Parts: sequence; structure tokens; C-alpha cells
Amino acid sequence: MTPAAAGALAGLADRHVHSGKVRELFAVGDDLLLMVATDRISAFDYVLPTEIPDKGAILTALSLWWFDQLADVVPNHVVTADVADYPTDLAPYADALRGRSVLCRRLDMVPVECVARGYLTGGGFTEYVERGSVCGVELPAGLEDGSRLPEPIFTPTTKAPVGEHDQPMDFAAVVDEVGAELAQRLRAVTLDVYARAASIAERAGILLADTKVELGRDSDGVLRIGDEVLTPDSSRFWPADSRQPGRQQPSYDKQYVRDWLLHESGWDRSGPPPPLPDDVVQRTRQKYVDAYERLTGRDFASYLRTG
Ligand code: PZK
Repeated sequence: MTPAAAGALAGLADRHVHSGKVRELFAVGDDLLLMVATDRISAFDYVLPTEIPDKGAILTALSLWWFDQLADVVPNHVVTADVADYPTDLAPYADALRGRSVLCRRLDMVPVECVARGYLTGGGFTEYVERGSVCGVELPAGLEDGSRLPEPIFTPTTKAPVGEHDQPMDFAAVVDEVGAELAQRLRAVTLDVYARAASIAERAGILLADTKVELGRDSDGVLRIGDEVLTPDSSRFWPADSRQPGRQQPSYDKQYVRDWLLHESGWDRSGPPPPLPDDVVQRTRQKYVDAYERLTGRDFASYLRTG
């Protein structure tokens, strides 16, 4: 976001309801929310001091495209992403919101982070090494970091407050939290979303290692998918042609950032990270554009022009 665009949003401060590391949420009347994706990027649990131009718009475009692809699997919270259709009191902010925001129904969110994994890595791999299972799902011996799982699994976590880490839950803990009927629906929907998305991504030469979805109920009690879906911020994408089980797979989007921070910047990880050099910014921006274009088959420049 340009400083002017960020400044323009200051007028929405009194309706601000939630800040994520890279997104902001505002109330629009009693029944709607406005989600705004910024150009901020996080790495190693820090929000970096440098933004990635267009990142918010790219991830918004990708998430909207996925919502369409998933519409017959699960309904979603989107009302409109066309700023011309936003309530008139948002008109002063149209330029700051265009392309990077979604007007959505306010849902009663389920207090469980719903994760599906088709490959073992990250916290799931750590848990497997320690206990032979992930979220109570027993797995065969001998799996490595990056192994494909025999079948995709549901690995829910608690929703930790900002700054804390989500904790794995087993299925019984989900039942305790939301009841048996909803727990079963959460698992089924999450695995259905994963299966549909993994098959679409595979056609684009991208492996979907795992994905996190946020579900909630609308005022009629209908379960809908909220937040953003299947972006590199909520999912792990790996290039299908270079997976090497037995080591951590390079991140599709953030690898240049991580490599520069760890090996070139001189940062010692004891405090906030330094600003990114422009070549790292530009190469990272291009990774987000590539992911959008490979997955959707659409041209990002034309999304910027026409929405
Ligand atoms: C909701 N978040 C996460 C945190 C963000 C988003 N449709 C909805 N109804 C009710 N609550 C939420 C949503 C959505 N989406 C999402 N927290 C609450 C979050 C910070 C910034 F943009």
C-alpha cells in the first residue's frame, strides 16, 4: 500500500475490529465486515519493515478466484469485492480499497483453525517425530519432512491470540469444543476443500502441502468459509517439479526473503529484522504474481486494470 492509501484508511479507524499480521478487519454496519489485505509480509514471526507492492491485491484476487472454484463444495462469506457496490459511506476510501478488500457477511466463527495436510512438514512434521501421530491421527513409521501422506488428514488447532502459537487439537478436543455434529462437518468440509484445491493446483504444477480454512455460521445457521482461502499466507505451495523429501522444502513465495534474512543481511534474529533490499522485494513480488497466474491462468496486470 502506498503511504497515501494507508493514510486514507485512517478514516476507518473507528470501525476497526481486528488486526492480523498482514490484514485489517473493519465493521460495516452490524452484519458486514470489510477485510483489507495490506502489502505487509511476515517472516520468522515478524512483520517486516518493508512491504511487497501489490501483495494485498494479488492475495485478494487469488482468494476470490478460489472461493469461486470451491463454491459447490462450501458457500463463502463474500458479499462483493467491487468497490462500486460498497455502501456509499465507504466511497471516500474507494481508491485505497480497490483490489485489496472484500466486503463479507459477519459470521459466527468456529473457534477452531481447520487445517488439512496432504504432505508432512512444519509443525505437523515436528509432532510426528515426537509422537508418531499428528493431532491424534496415527501415521506410518519412516515418513520424512516433505513426505506425501497416505491420505490427506484433518489437523485442527486452537486459535491462539496474536503473538502466540496455535496448539494442535485431536478430534476429541474439537468435539468437546463444538459438539460431535459440527466437528464432523468441519473435518469433512476441510478435507473436501483440500481435495478440490490440491487437484486444481496439481494441474498448474503446484503441490498443495497443507491449507488452513476458517469456517463460521451465518445468521441462518449455514456453515460458510470465511477469511481468505488458499493463498500462500494460509497454505503451503510447493513447485511440483522440485520436491525433495528429507529436507525442508523451499517456500514458493518467501524463500528469497528467508534466504536473504538468514544468510546475507547479517540479522542475528534477536530483534526486528532489517529492511529488504529492492531486488529481494521485486523477486518476491514476482513469486506472488507467478502463483496467481499459474493457478488461475489469468493475467495479474489485467486484474489490476479491471478487477
Ligand atoms: C473474522 N478474522 C481473522 C483477523 C483480518 C481477519 N466473515 C467473518 N465474520 C466474522 N469474523 C471474521 C470473518 C472473516 N473473515 C476473521 N477474525 C474474525 C482476521 C485480522 C484481520 F482481516
